[in-house]
Amino acid sequence: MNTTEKVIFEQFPYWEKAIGSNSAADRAELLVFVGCGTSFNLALALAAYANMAGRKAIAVPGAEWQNRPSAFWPEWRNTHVVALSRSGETTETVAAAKASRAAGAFVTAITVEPESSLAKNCDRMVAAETHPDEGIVMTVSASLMVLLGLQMIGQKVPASVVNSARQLASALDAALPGIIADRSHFVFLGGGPLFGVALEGALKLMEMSQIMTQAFHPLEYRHGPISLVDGKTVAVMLYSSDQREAETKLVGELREKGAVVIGVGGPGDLELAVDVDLSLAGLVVLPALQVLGERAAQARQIDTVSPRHLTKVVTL
Ligand code: F1P
Repeated sequence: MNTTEKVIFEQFPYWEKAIGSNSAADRAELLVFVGCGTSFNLALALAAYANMAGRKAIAVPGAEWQNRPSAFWPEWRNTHVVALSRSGETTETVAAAKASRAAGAFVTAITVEPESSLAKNCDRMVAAETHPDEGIVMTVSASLMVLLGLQMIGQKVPASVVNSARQLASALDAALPGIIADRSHFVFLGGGPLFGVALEGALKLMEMSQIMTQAFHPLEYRHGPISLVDGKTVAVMLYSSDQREAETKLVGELREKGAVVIGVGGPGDLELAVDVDLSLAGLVVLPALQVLGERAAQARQIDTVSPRHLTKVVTL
């Protein structure tokens, strides 16, 4: 077992420590979730969750918020910027936090590095302890930042999510070998908060296995991308409880065209039960998506401990 795989399966005690560790933010301004790479995908999911919880929120990549905030929100000074970064050292995210504070915005940092530059350039820090062996590919820290972010927007995270996530990851792992063999085109589909999570599933798979991968809102997939579906396709459908019927119909069409479908929370060639509702699904499915990336890499004999062209932190 390599370190990446070990860390994915050993992440759950860190979830247990993070549950209940931070309270909801009381600030009422527009929430701007900012991050790069995985952290931006998590920002997208958290912004959707914040809106669903009655807040006002957007997600913006670090460099975009640093360089052209007015393209996203005209009154950007009057915002509460929530900067997500595992390392707390990503150049664009740190610069976005500094620029926001200089302009008078309130900045919360969500990180696992309490001594980092980001932690030193925020008004409030929300941090968790992560697995000491986590490597270049972000796994446990991604899950932890979503957990902390959900708590920050007032979502109660029950201790039971740990088992839900662990079981889902194990169930997918047990069923995977027959499902992904000889398949080279992967697509992740998820709506609402699960869109950011679908993007994260795709990014994880790309980083770990170098397989060309895409992510879409489910019903967007018919509008062009469906032309790529054939017998080499694996579609991962992250079902949302409120759009299940429409998503099930789409899955039927994908299967007719030759795709194998991993149904996370609904029908597919593989049907995996998700025992939480949409408000927690974005957290609970993350470890399973990390397992998928690792197993796809192993099937291609690709080392996820030293992934090609990647570094743990991007500094410019
Ligand atoms: C974010 C990130 C990762 C990516 C790569 C470089 O870092 O872009 O998502 O996989 O390893 O860093 P961070 O700001 O969360 O530390």
